[in-house]
Amino acid sequence: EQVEQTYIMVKPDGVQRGLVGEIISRFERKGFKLTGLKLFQCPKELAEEHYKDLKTKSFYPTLIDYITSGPVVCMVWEGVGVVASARKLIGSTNPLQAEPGTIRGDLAVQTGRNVVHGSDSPENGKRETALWFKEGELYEWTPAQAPWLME
Ligand code: DAT
Ligand code: MG
Repeated sequence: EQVEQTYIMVKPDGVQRGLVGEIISRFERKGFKLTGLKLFQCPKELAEEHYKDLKTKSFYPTLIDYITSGPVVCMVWEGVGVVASARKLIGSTNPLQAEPGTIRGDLAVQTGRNVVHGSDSPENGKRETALWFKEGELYEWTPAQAPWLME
């Protein structure tokens, strides 16, 4: 049981719509550990690096414009199985196909405004954490609830 990290980001629409607390709360209540958190407006070069695998897609320029259009909330959550679990909490890329109970299923209607990002593999969790956070911005700590979450 390997501890993983996932990079979660409330996108500009989530910040503009006042959904920051709601979204953070879902990961917090689940029982994962927050190790990094900041409000940040992302430069174009960082957005391009983050989404480099989508460079050839028709929606790539509008995706970059959207993600750099206003502040985002950057987070790192840690835990056993956190990467896949966070993707389940977030729901399908297209919010109309996302299940009720998921963040996108409950709070969004369009792929281009799907309010939140989550890493898709443990490798990308590490890569994206290193991309968005400097070393001194991440914290290792033991939540008081730890013994009540895992035996
Ligand atoms: P996800 O964010 O669920 O990991 P992804 O990595 O395939 O999805 O794509 C990254 C983002 O790019 C996605 O959250 C929204 C945008 N995007 C993906 N497919 C799209 C499409 N067909 N039209 C418009 N935007 C799209
Ligand atoms: Mg993705």
